[in-house]
Amino acid sequence: MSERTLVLVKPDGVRRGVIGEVISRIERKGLKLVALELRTLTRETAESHYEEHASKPFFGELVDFITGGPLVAMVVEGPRAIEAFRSLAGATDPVSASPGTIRGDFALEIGENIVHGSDSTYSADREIKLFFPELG
Ligand code: DAT
Ligand code: MG
Repeated sequence: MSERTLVLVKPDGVRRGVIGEVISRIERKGLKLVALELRTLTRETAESHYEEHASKPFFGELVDFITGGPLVAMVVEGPRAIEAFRSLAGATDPVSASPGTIRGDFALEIGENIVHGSDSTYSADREIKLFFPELG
């Protein structure tokens, strides 16, 4: 059974020049891209995307960061795509993320950890609708 997940190469990943690296790892794994767009988020979209973190002390910084430059949004599809991409991404804190994962290989700070991947089918549906309403 195939599922879909929302993947972001966040503004730090775009600045670092690792868009191709992230896409390459997704493709190498056997996952398929079904949508892809470079765009800069409005604060409204960013706040909606991260709504589950609205009460956290880092929320303001998180929204500043994610709206601070262009990002790449993609919809990625495949068997257990949500878990498969989270596994490629590695732990949220890049210092704890295993080498060989995207965060483990390219990042040092929790606030600048290169990629986002939906964490459940519920989040994936919500996030895909937010970024790519035409995919429903
Ligand atoms: P993930 O991106 O692995 O799903 P999350 O949903 O817990 O992690 O948090 C969303 C983003 O918020 C995360 O990628 C980076 C930022 N973040 C999380 N915890 C943080 C913290 N303690 N301090 C600063 N930023 C944090
Ligand atoms: Mg999350």
